Amino acid sequence: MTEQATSAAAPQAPNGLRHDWSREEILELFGRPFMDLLYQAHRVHRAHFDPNAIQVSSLLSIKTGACPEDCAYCPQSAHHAVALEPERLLPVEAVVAEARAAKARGATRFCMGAAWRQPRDRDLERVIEMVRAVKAEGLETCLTLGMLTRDQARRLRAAGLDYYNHNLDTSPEFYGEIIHTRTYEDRLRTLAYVREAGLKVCAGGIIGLGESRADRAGLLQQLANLPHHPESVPINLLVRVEGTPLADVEPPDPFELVRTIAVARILMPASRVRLSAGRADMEDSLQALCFFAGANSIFHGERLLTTPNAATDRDRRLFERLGLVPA
Ligand code: SAM
Ligand code: DTB
Ligand code: SF4
Repeated sequence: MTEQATSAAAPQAPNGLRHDWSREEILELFGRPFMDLLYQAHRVHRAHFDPNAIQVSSLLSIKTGACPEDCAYCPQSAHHAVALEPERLLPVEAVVAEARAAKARGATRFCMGAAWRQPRDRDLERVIEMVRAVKAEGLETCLTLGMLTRDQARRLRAAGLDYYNHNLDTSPEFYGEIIHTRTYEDRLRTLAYVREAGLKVCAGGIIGLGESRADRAGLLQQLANLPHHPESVPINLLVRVEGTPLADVEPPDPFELVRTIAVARILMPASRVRLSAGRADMEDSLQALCFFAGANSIFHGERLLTTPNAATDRDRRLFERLGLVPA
């Protein structure tokens, strides 16, 4: 590999982070020989993080199913015939009990997800109680509730919320194939409100929706060219659920997932990149490659929102075998 290839093209902003990536530059990274791409991503990773440390988050669905949105990948959409029992918003005590269990398993962040298009103000009251109670357990808090108004984002920040998750999911071009009930601009607006309110941003997307490499590049371009990089970038591998329109879509080449993580690491050097949904069906060796390429966060716990996650014992063994330390 030449030095020129290592030091990647364009000029750097004063803080070393760029927000002006072109699609061509990103596709050039994607197209590099695998070893060159991984080498470069890992160098960037080491320059910004301890490569042996991994951040551990835990997920809980606080309101499940019957969602009015039509996201083609999602088992919780009321538009799809999925065998899933809808559940109303959980009581605060039930959430706190789950948060305690997550902390005991080693989680440092507790992420609560609701199958809403957007929260109603009166639901937000109870969610705010949850945030306060989970924080009091000594955990970082994250919510994903759908679109927010500017005022709702401010109220969540005032309640002490740390992170808000809202994904762009895919490229602007491919988005219309997957979701028809809300626009890409809606999502960008929510992210802007979240940032403006002083919350930390968690935003990423999904691989394996049937998108092209150009779409994967387009997703990362959108994320990297936001005015501030998201602090946390979840890369989900589609969990194919029976009854959703994407149940039978062909899974991508696993190396394409590794490349996506490597490119995310190069574009957003200081962000946590989370190897998010999809680990339950991944070989340990593939996960290890993703960690080498720059992923340094996972969801730990037996469930994601509605689908199984990698078993906790298996994760513990994997960390031991790789010398990864939760941090
Ligand atoms: N309803 C809220 C929203 O969509 O903003 C919050 C919860 S929603 C389930 C959060 C994210 O989970 C989605 O944006 C999507 O990226 C991811 N997700 C949902 N179903 C998935 C699946 N089957 N496989 C992988 N990721 C999925
Ligand atoms: C994210 O990017 N992935 C998580 C979390 N943020 C909310 C959700 C994954 C959901 C996988 C399908 C399910 O379990 O319902
Ligand atoms: Fe609803 Fe979120 Fe699922 Fe879309 S991803 S259907 S908004 S729960």
